[in-house]
Amino acid sequence: MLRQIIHLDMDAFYASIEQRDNPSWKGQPVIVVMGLDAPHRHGAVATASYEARRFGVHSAMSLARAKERCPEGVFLPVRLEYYRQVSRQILEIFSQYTPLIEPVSIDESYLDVTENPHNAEDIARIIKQEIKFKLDLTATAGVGSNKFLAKLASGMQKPDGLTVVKPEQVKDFLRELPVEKIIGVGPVTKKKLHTLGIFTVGQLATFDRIKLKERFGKLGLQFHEFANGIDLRPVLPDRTHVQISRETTLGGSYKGEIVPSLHQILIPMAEDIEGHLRKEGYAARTVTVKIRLDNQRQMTRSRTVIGKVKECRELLEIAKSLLDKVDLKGKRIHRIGLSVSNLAFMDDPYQPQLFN
Ligand code: TTP
Ligand code: MG
Repeated sequence: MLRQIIHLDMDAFYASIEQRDNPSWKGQPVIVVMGLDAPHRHGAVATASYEARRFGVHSAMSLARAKERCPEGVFLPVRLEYYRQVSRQILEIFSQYTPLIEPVSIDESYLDVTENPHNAEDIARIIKQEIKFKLDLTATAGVGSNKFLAKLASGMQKPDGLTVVKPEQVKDFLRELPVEKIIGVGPVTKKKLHTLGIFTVGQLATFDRIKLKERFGKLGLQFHEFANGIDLRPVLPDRTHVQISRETTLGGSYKGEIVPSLHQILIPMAEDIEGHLRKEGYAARTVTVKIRLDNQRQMTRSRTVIGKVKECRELLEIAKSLLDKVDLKGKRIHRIGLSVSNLAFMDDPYQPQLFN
């Protein structure tokens, strides 16, 4: 089935937030700088408002150069934690339209809205309006049948744009684009493609696949697919904030002396969680045991592991060791819960995390 993918990217994200919060900066060249607060360090431009871009200021430029180009600019320090909060508010808006949201950076996400009965263009327009209305910020959206097309589309009309690539338009849309628009084609590959006489995506699309494979290996085949508007990569929702939990009520009649039987109670919960994880292809990094006492007091113990937990046995082992750390003698237990969080795909490579 044809998918409906939206790519959304906020316009001049950090700078727009600063302008929103300080209306006197609206219409001004605002330049947000990393390292502005630390004079001994060399500052670098994180982003510039569209007004400042007209002076030739852009991300990653040195502060000194930006000051040369735009001496009248409003130079501000990065407030990353605050921008992250705004980013979460944006994700919350998205979540009203689909659970399949893949954030790729602080201001950029893919949404798979195939299952939403409305058409993707309408959804993109409504999301843009909602971001404007609720957060007073603008976003640019691209709509297409896959991630590659949606992202290309969103790059077409910035800021505050909305570009839709319909299936029947894909060929024309791609034909004249420079070949470096293909994912994975950097400066070196671009040069190699040029020597083969391939300058546009259209030329790449009709180039002999076998020759591409000989020259670039598997990647060559991938380039050819992108050039023909094919991209099977799924939108992978970020599950790091999701929790899978099971709880059971013990009715207050349960006395904590019998911790071994508490272990027994955890078994079906752990089995259930294991099944859920397996079905979705996830593993967890954090295991939590929660105990609510009769007097409404709650005790929570968590452990984050290096590597991942996906099997009932491992889950139980950690849960037991967490239970052993709580003093339940003489206490009446009302409810007990087991949960996992910090989810990652089972076959993801290990990524360093914070441990507690
Ligand atoms: P971008 O989406 O690349 O840039 P932008 O949102 O500022 O502008 P555009 O309208 O072109 O999308 O990046 C999002 C934020 O990430 C940006 O506001 C600041 C930060 N950022 C950096 O800190 N350093 C960088 O080099 C880049 C590219 C971005
Ligand atoms: Mg952006």
